[in-house]
Amino acid sequence: MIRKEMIAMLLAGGQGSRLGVLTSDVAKPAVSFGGKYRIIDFPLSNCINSGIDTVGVLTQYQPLVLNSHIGIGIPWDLDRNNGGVAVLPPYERSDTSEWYTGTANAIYQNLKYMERYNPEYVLILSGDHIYKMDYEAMLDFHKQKNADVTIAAIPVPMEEASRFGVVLTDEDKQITEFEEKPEHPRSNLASMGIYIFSWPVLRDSLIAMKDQCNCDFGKHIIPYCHEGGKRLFAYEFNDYWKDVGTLGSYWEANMELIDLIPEFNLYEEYWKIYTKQDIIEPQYIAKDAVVERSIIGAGAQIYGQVSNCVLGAGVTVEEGAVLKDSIIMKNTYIGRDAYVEKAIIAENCTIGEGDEIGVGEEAESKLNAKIYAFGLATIGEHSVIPPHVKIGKNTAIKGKTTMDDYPDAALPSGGYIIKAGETS
Ligand code: ADQ
Ligand code: ADP
Repeated sequence: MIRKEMIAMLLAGGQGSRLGVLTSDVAKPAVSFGGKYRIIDFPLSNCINSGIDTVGVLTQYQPLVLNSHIGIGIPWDLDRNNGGVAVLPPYERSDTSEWYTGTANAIYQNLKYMERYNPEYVLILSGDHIYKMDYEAMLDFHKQKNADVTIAAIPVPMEEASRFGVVLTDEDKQITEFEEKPEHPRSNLASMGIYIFSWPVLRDSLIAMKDQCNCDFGKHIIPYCHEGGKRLFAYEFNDYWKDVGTLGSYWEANMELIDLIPEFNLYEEYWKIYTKQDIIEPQYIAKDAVVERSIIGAGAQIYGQVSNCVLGAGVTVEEGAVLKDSIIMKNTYIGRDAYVEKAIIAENCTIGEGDEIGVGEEAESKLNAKIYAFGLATIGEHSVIPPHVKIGKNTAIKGKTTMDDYPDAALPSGGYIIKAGETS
């Protein structure tokens, strides 16, 4: 193997439970985003745009869609004999191997993969963030500071800081303190979960901590390095970065794409986001259709009205249907005269004729008030909604439903239907 200066390890195995029914059958990094992409396209495109051509993708939870999306990495120019993209599930069942129990444990179980390239630096990435970042610039910073570990960090509102790892630094940006999700944060500079390690430091820390259960970067490896006197630095990033881990942040990040001047611009020539695209037909907008302020994917057919929406490839919106402030993913069918407002409808769903979705007063979710909030109606992939039913806000539906599932032809706000065999 040709030696690589820096390889990337992309963590894509988390469950993403806070995305509710959107991630019952797909890993969070494989969830659609922006009418064309999947979330993992962003870190993968950042890698190739930053000149990194060797990326290990660690998968675990519901990897099928993710695997077929990544394939051999052609869209990201990562189909290479030496390096390229490698999907690394926890499958090598030797005596020592096991399910990935934490982020650092997942990397530990792939020491051999990293050793093959004998890199000088390893970049650790999350598979579930929307951002554009030049990792090469971060590496320059790492070298310039003669760092052992560099953590990318971004200022966040103080009230949100406890959701993150937070860092305190001196004037040279050296980290003086690191706290993982502290109850009372003393800084609003949040770790983005993006790390550059000098390879010997990473290897030795993972080996030293190998018996730690659920070994995690934020909880164990970073504190271990810090306490062991390693040189930790914070690389401050001041551009758009969003952890789309909740339904609210996921919906918001999609809606931000259709702002008049989007803070996150998909149309920049110099930093393209690449993806696998298999629908090649053009869109069709019919005579009386109305489309405003929306993203419409390839192969969509619009006969109704669409405003402030992000529609994926192959979506059909029948005549008389009205869609507002919603995300409709790939290949979903919206029946005639349906009304949809502030909803997230996943891939391959069928919305019946005359359905009303996202209507009525708001009420707290009876399934999980932390997940199904923000006034959204959320429908998981392959769901079928029969014609002429009313569905309220903060609702969740997953599976093929029939009229029997809707007493009074309605699912009131806060309600849910998760069909047998499906999980929330
Ligand atoms: P979290 O947001 O809690 O904190 P975490 O659950 O550790 O992130 O997941 C990070 C990434 O690893 C995700 O992409 C996830 O899909 C993946 N992942 C999780 N478990 C995995 C496993 N067992 N195998 C493979 N992949 C796995 C982290 C840091 C914080 C930082 C935030 C920023 O710990 O310090 O502030 O990220 O979002
Ligand atoms: P969320 O916090 O929304 O659930 P993450 O992607 O951060 O999203 O993952 C959440 C948790 O799921 C993490 O703490 C991770 O350790 C755990 N996890 C990772 N892999 C699995 C798995 N295969 N099965 C169940 N949980 C997992």
